[in-house]
Amino acid sequence: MPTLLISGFEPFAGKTFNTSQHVAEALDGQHLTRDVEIRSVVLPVVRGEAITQLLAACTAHNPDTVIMLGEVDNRTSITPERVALNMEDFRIPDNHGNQPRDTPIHDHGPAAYFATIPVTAMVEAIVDCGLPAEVSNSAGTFVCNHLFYGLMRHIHQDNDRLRAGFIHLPAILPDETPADMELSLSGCVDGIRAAATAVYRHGSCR
Ligand code: PCA
Repeated sequence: MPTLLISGFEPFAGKTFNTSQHVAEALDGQHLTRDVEIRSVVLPVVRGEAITQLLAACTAHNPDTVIMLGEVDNRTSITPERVALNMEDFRIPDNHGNQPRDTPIHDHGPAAYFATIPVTAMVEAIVDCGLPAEVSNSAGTFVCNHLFYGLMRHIHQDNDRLRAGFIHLPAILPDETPADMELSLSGCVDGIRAAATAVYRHGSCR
């Protein structure tokens, strides 16, 4: 049976909750249409360690698709990321105190990789559910972008049958959906299910 691996992140920056962890855990063990099984993994917000643990989960679950999730402040919609940049510039330290500034992730890597899941189709599918979504052209320069770039590099070098992409979710606290936000935690879960279903409907976008 095809397996979709969804990753989320632990809390960071002194917070006690991460939307992406909640969504990843909520979807673990569910099935999408067409008998796709979802497995999830929650990763540390630590450069290097996050990609190591994601690759270990890929070995354990042998997915055909990986959707990585993270949360981001100051966004109110679900945002599939188009591109991973070869750049680390951490505004704050990660959960192990690492804080690279203005440096490439891989000295000899390409400047960027595109997601190989269909970002526009995912946005349309989320919007069709009545939830807010838009394509983002920047996953930032912190651990989310580090993980996204690391997995896309792995795919290009070692595993081109795997397709992958990253989706940022708004930072939402349980029981505290801001009044001006259309999205709740359960809306985020529904939105990611809709996006994942669109991925399997469209196939790879390479
Ligand atoms: N968001 C951070 C890292 C972990 C997370 O959920 C980011 O956007 O890089």
